[in-house]
Amino acid sequence: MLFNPRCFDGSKTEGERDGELGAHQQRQEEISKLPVEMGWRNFPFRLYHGFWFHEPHLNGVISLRRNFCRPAPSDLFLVTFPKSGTTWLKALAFAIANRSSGHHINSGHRSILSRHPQDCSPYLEGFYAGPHVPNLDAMPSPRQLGTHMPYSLLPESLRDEGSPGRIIYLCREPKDTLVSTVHFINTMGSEQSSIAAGPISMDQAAELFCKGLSPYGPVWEHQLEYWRESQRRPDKLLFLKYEDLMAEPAANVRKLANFIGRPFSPEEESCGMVAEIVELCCFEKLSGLEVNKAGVRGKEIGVTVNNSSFFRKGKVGDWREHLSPEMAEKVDVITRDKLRGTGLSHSPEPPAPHADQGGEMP
Ligand code: PAP
Repeated sequence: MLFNPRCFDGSKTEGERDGELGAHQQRQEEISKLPVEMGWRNFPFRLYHGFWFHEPHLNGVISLRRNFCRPAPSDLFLVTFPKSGTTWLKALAFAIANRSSGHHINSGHRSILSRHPQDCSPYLEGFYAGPHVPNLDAMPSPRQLGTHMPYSLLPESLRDEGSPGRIIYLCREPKDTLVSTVHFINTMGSEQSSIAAGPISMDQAAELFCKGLSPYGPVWEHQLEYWRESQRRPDKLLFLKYEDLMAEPAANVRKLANFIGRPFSPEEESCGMVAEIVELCCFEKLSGLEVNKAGVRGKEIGVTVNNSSFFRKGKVGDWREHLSPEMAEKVDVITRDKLRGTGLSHSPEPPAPHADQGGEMP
């Protein structure tokens, strides 16, 4: 059964619901006082604890921080900076966790063939965007929960040393992330007439991105927070790269399965289950499915996107087609500067002579 993100707790008293409405109002007032910048097609962005958020997402971000209860031991959090391969990660994690023990991948409602990957694990900030606190307990375990939250803004109960929840973070090379973001934002529809400003150009977007002003930006701090935590607690946080997943899908699918707690049995290995999951979740397969081609989402926050917008090219290095050499260099300089000495690096494809080769790939 598909979990309905708008499934609220009917057992709440009128007083509790009024209290939630009051807290919602307070959050809205708090948000209206945060620093604001316009830019990405006139969408208002607000700065909250060092990160920029598209304003309609912020209520959900703050509510999630404050109202999320303790994670269950079986909870798996799928985290990305936007446009870093979220859809792919959700599809893979779902297919791995929901395969039957045996020789075949599930069909019917437990199949990635019949639901959009974005519906396999709810986007938590969207889930908490309304005035009332959602009832996560209504979601069957084991739960896979998606979020773009920076590590430092995750609910405390998830960051606690003793927290039972585990996290998979998928990281992508910043220039490809930027290009993907531009295309995605330019496909967005909105009920706000001010968005009629038209598409943002690649150069305008790159300037904003370099200042950290992009959804959940700056990208470097976002990646580094998770990278550092993955180094400190590898049993709790698995850090993967989009580019590695593309280069060595089978090895990374095994890594995912081990971390999820569903390693492939010798029998599954010998019947080609790993290759089957890789194939099932590859860009060509998913983008061709009817369920991923039709429909829109995002109405609950007044911004609509086509389900098909989550599938564009799915390539490593597509930035070369879209960024001027100057813009690419500008992003690279910041990336090298921010990541220097951290152990995290993004190897360009093919390696550029100026690239920082110092860091170990995770
Ligand atoms: P989100 O962060 O808004 O949820 P996300 O899935 O990260 O979305 O962004 C879509 C990107 O993932 C697109 O990248 P592109 O613009 O560079 O093409 C999309 O094509 C890519 N993508 C989606 N599904 C797959 C897949 N199965 N394999 C590889 N890339 C994929």
